[in-house]
Amino acid sequence: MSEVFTFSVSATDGNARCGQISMPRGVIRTPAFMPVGTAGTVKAMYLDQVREAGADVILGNTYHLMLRPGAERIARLGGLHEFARWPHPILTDSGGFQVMSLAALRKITEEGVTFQSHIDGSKHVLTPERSIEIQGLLDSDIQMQLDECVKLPCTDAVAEKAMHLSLRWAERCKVAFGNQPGKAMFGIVQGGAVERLRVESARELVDLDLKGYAVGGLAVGEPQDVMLQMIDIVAPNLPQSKPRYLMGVGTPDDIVESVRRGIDMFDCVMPTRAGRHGLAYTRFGRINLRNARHADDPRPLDEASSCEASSKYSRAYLHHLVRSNEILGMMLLTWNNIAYYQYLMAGLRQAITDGRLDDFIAETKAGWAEGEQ
Ligand code: PRF
Repeated sequence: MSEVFTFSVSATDGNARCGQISMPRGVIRTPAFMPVGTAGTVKAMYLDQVREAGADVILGNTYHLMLRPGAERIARLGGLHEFARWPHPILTDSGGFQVMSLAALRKITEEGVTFQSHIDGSKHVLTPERSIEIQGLLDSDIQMQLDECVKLPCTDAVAEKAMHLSLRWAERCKVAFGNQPGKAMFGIVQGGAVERLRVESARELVDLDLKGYAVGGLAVGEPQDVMLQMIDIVAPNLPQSKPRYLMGVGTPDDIVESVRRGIDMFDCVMPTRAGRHGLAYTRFGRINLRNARHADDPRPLDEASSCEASSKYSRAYLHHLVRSNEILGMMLLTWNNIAYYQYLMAGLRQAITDGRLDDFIAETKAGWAEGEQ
């Protein structure tokens, strides 16, 4: 732990890095996967279990929490950590991305985003300053700039306009955030699938000397090779000494390939959402528990796992729970998935430390292929 926000790299292997982010609320071991706790809850899990599974940080959402129960209310109740009983680091997304995917009648201007709530239709304005204010009311440890993320494919002109708007919003967020030694505000690289725009976005953000940099606008409809190509372009333009966060990514394969290219942090709804839909991520690949072939299978998902959801219950039982739409089925599969993602991150950190990342990734992929047969 540290009184101020710091990042240090303890080992590298190729472009991959293993390190830690320290702040007053704790340490984040990187590469890190942040379970998504949109509304102050990692759906279908106790936060104690999330911690036990190995998570150092969870993600919260400005958009959802400002609408319900409201940022000022959470502040009066002691902040998001106190509200949800998670005393460890929290990163919050700024809201723009969720407005564009969830809200009705949304409109972007220089000033910010205007939208109607998906809950009750009420009208709201989210400016860069208000986004930072809300993230402060939540008492978030790592706050994200407000940005505009465009879906791919799009024209170069559309990507360029959104990227420049995001840069201007980054400056306004930096001013609004001010100087908070134990906390951080991260900028977000945009620029669609256009190399020139990605490089310009990264360089301009680096000039703002922020405490960390995210890569946004990826995993939004483009094939994986385009996403990885963009990471290859952006990573060398970001400082070695600052954390790099790939937003909203991804599958286990996306994660290992991005770590290989120098990404330190990830978040994604995939393990939690998939768990509520009968899907289990394991060392043996993704398993669909709905499938009839599991009905008589007495084996657990992974007998060697330290997670009870993975090692204690038979696939037959999990299949039964999923088919019967039982809440426990969602709980156990979400737990298994979060535990597997954390196990994968721990393996990546160890492999980088040992200088055997390529071998580790090859072995990990061979394990996933085994289950697919
Ligand atoms: N911007 C923000 N949040 C995000 C994204 C982005 O581009 C993405 C894109 N994968 C996920 N979440 N602010």
